[in-house]
Amino acid sequence: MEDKGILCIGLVCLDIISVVDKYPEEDSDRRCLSQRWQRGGNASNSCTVLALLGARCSFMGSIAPGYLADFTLESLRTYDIDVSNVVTRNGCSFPVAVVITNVTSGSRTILNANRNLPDVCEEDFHRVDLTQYKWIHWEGRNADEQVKMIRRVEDYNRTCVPEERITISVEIEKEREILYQLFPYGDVVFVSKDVARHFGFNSAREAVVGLYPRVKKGAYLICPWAEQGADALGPDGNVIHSAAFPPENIVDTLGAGDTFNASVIYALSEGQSMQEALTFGCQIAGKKCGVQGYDGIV
Ligand SMILES: Nc1ncnc2c1ncn2[C@@H]1O[C@H](COP(=O)(O)OP(=O)(O)OP(=O)(O)O)[C@@H](O)[C@H]1O
Ligand SMILES: *[C@@H]1O[C@H](CO)[C@@H](O)[C@H](O)[C@H]1NC(C)=O
Ligand SMILES: *[C@@H]1O[C@H](CO)[C@@H](O)[C@H](O)[C@H]1NC(C)=O
Ligand SMILES: *[C@@H]1O[C@H](CO)[C@@H](O)[C@H](O)[C@H]1NC(C)=O
Ligand SMILES: CC(=O)N[C@H]1CO[C@H](CO)[C@@H](O)[C@@H]1O
Repeated sequence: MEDKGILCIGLVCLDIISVVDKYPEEDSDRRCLSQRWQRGGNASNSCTVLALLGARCSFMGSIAPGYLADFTLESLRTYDIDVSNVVTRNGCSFPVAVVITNVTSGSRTILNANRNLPDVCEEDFHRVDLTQYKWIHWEGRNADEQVKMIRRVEDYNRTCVPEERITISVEIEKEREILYQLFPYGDVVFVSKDVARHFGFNSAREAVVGLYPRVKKGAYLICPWAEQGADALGPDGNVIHSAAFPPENIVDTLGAGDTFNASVIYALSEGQSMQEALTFGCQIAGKKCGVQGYDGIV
């Protein structure tokens, strides 16, 4: 049991990050403060954070072969993230995001490209050895397939004694109708501020209360809300809150949400309470906003 890992399923991409102190004007020619290539993608970022926190973790997602795949796999291995569940798709392009980070405010402007890489599907997931994991997290994407993958885990859970069961978490980040079918599937459900606003909620508290009827019996619903911290609601009906922990200088908020999820998952998987996990999530995510990238968050 102690030995079992955490599997995150979702996207990996290349982030080309240019750090500026002033947003460039259109058609201007300027120098940036620094530039770096960084492995990105929400599930891949969460794996980085889990690994830094000391969890045994595995990334599952699609890649297209070539030098960007080599760069990505090398980076995953550097952090000791297991890559045995990565699926290689020939004839596709590797996803790349161009990111402009404003060091003065920490804001990140993202331009995504190359979206022809098929996400992992039920068929790929059948090859995953479930006995290796205590927790599986899905970044909400191809939800129809993801529901089938989750059902496989539920069937597996029914064959296990309670201590051996896999905890299921899902994240609903984009305002897309297809993703809303994921609400009733997780033991832990993360919903973003954007989705909450789409449903007409103006705070994390309103969102967890208003959306709670959509989750399954016994589940927790969690909503992070940038500088206002995060709220969670579970079966006992009490809303739990943690304030944010802003660093002295906010320099890079890219991946703050992924850091939050990973830290909450880590704390819960170590048996901490929801209040402890929310506070830990906000602490680590706040630290992350104060540094470029992820090294130095623990
Ligand atoms: N400006 C900030 N100051 C302090 N903490 C922050 C700030 N922005 C984010 N956080 C922390 O990060 C957590 C997640 O924030 P949020 O939901 O805004 O992320 P996000 O928009 O999903 O980020 P990203 O998309 O870049 O991963 C918050 O709960 C909070 O703890
Ligand atoms: C960058 O940050 C500075 C300081 O907050 C702000 O004045 C400027 O508008 C920001 N630019 C963008 C595009 O975020
Ligand atoms: C495991 O699957 C069951 C359904 O078989 C589900 O109710 C439960 O929430 C899942 N997770 C855990 C930790 O039991
Ligand atoms: C973590 O949750 C945030 C907020 O809901 C979301 O923006 C981000 O994509 C999630 N990351 C993963 C890997 O699920
Ligand atoms: C590559 C990708 O899908 N990144 C998404 C990660 O999450 C943020 C918000 O938290 C989105 O804005 C990105 O598009």
